[in-house]
Amino acid sequence: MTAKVDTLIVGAQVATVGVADDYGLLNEGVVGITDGNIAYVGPSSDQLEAEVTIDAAGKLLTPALVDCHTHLVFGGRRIVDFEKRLQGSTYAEIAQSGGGIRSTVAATRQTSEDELYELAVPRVQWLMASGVATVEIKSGYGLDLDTELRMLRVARRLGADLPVTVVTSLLAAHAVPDEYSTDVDAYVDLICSELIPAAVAENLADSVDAFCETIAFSPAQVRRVFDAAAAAGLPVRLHADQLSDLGGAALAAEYGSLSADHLEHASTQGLAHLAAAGTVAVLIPGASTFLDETKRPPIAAMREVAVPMAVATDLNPGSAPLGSMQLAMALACTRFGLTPAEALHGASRHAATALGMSDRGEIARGMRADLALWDVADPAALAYWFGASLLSQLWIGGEIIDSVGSGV
Ligand code: DI6
Ligand code: FE
Repeated sequence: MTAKVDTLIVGAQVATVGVADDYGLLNEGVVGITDGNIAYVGPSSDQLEAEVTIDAAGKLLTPALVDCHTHLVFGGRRIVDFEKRLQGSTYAEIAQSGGGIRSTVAATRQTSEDELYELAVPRVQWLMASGVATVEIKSGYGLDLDTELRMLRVARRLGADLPVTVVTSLLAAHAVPDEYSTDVDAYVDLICSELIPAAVAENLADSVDAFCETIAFSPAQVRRVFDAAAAAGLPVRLHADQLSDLGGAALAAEYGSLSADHLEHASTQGLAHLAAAGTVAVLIPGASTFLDETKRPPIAAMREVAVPMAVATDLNPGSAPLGSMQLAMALACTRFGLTPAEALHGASRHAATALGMSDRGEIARGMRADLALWDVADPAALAYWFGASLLSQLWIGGEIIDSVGSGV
């Protein structure tokens, strides 16, 4: 008996990413798509009839990538900061002299919703051109009610207008706004009593994020934000242990956080808590590279406690002007020592888990047909080439995205 599918991809080197620690390779594999979902994965198309058959000619087929950490909605420019850093100023010095996050906040507050949207569209398209079908976008350059909500509305519009799935995070606890510099707790009050409820009322936030750091918010302040998120029914995620160990990993685990991100300074004990809580460790090699940080995240300890590791771009104007998940994977290998297989799992399956999604990030029957075909055959080559775009074809929800890739 033959079964019918909408589309058949034949002759692909399929990396299903279904098997822990391995690519889950299927040589000369066949993937069938029906109604936007994967209807078949296997070795043969004998029993299948399709309206469209695509010959992948031995190219690598993977799940489309998931970028689970970006700050891609923002106004203004930080090129001046970049040039100052190249002349020897540090990230902290630039922040203290009026540049840094606060300058992006000032610019974003003055940028209209339409303008923010126009600025953000190409950034999402860059990511798509690197095989991304799902992207998380944070607020955090507004730090007031109007601008935080405006940023999230822009993120929602991007998700509605572009083929990618957009997941949003309210990151009002990203930095302390100037007007609250002498009373940080009053700003935390504002986040808890006004910003979170307003974001919920407009259905603008899928999760709540915070930056737990000496230069940002203390663990006690993050707790208050997370309690308010829980009361509003929103899951949380945390920028944790990036510059120092404030116990961010353990704090994230305590709140059942979807992810704990950065983690350069996390303790083994903190990582064990993450593993026990099912929290994903999100690695951000782009920021580490761009800021030339010497401290690497404790990858060996992460493997030891078996915490799932995701990889993300962190696309933002200050610490990671990085618009390619393929490059993020390459940096995760060369800078952090991930294996290419770990980098692929981190850019697909584990990144989906970090977004609370179980319907993508893997090529398996019943999953969404978010697929990426690459101009290479060897799955390790994805993290080997850097700076060259290898995308051949992208499918999102079973639809071919014509605007990206070199073509099959
Ligand atoms: N950590 C980062 O690396 C970015 N935000 C954060 O919490 C930096 C954002 C910026 O410099 O604009
Ligand atoms: Fe970030």
